[in-house]
Amino acid sequence: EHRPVLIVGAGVAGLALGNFLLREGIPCVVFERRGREYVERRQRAGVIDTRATRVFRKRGLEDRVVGGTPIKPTLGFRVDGQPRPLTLSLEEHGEGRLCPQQVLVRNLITAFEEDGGDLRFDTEVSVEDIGERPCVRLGDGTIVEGAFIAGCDGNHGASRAAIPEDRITRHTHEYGYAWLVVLADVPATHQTVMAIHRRGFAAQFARGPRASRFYLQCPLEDTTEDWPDERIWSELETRFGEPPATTGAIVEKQLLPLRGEVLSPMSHGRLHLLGDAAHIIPPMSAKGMNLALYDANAFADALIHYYKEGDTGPLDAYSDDRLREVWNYQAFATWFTDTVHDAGDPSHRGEFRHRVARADFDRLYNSATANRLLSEFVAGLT
Ligand code: RFL
Repeated sequence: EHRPVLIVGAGVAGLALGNFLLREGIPCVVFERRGREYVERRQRAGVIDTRATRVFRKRGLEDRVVGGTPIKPTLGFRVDGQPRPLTLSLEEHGEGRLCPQQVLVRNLITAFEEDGGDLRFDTEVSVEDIGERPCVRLGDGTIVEGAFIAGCDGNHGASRAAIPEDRITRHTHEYGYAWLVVLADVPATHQTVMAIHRRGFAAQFARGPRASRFYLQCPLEDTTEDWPDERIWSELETRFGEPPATTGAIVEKQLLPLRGEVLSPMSHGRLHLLGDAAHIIPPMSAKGMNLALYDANAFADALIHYYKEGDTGPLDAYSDDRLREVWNYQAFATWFTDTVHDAGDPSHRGEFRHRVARADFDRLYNSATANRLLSEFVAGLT
């Protein structure tokens, strides 16, 4: 087939897929509704896990796209204001990278363009047909036909809307609280600080050499007006049990209600969904960006097989295979998110749940088996 694979969205999923296909000589076009500058500056995730790093290595892209620093094996937990670092037992853990999402995105854009890829910014598309002759429509009405459509357009994208409502199920889970997400010009002294505290969870994650993301668990009803800068710094001090090593200008605040979502199936006709277009996983798991990369890897493999062998088997199995894994990581994310929140604040789900969560948390220090399982999930190897 000479028609290109149409990739909707230049986030990590769409850009990774585009690069993987280009290297195999499979024609593709990436459409992105935002401008280049916006996409290259969008700050979000910060961890590329071991498995995702290996995906880039296998495809000969590691040196060009994976930036950042190696992940240290210790999670900097603080419990009731006291340090209680947790060392992960799996050695492979160190292959992962602490790499801000926008650095990965920028590198993926550069690699794609250097290799001659067709990437169109400021081009919002709607998905017109997902049957035997799939196509998208550009803003000026032009129709572009392709061989397949990869819906990589995130949680509010257009491609999932092209699937008839009675053919897709949206499974959702609300955690019942939000995170205040704060980006500040503060160099992090540790890769992670995560506070389990009666007033709620709090965290600091390094985002490059000069910036940190801070997270504060808060009620769903809160707005950013409830959180002036002074309150953020004093609440972090209370929950950490010490002031953050340095403070600095707060450049962004947003509220993120913690939720999980899975669309099933992830394929319909010649449309296949990847990344946030198909699933949302809470940030405590640090798996959102990584699942998007695993999806891109699996979908690229299925397409490569199809173009080489003419066999649609792996494409037909894409949805079932991915969903098995997505649910496995949702299970991890639910457990980890519940544990660190319930182990702190008993008011949310009661004293009984609180004590169960403490037992779950303590086991990570007392049982090599429990530690090993967490380590495998963190590395993306289970
Ligand atoms: P993206 O990155 O949202 O990219 C989708 C792209 O599609 C474009 N688009 C369209 N383009 C053309 N036509 C249309 N009709 C279009 N509609 C949309 C959009 O402009 C956009 O460029 O989805 P993708 O590629 O699936 O990647 C998913 C990840 O971005 C996401 O899972 C992570 O950022 C989630 N996440 C985190 N993940 C981690 O692994 N670790 C973390 O620590 C972490 N922290 C976070 C996060 C997400 C956050 N959000 C969403 C606010 C922290 C935050 C604050």
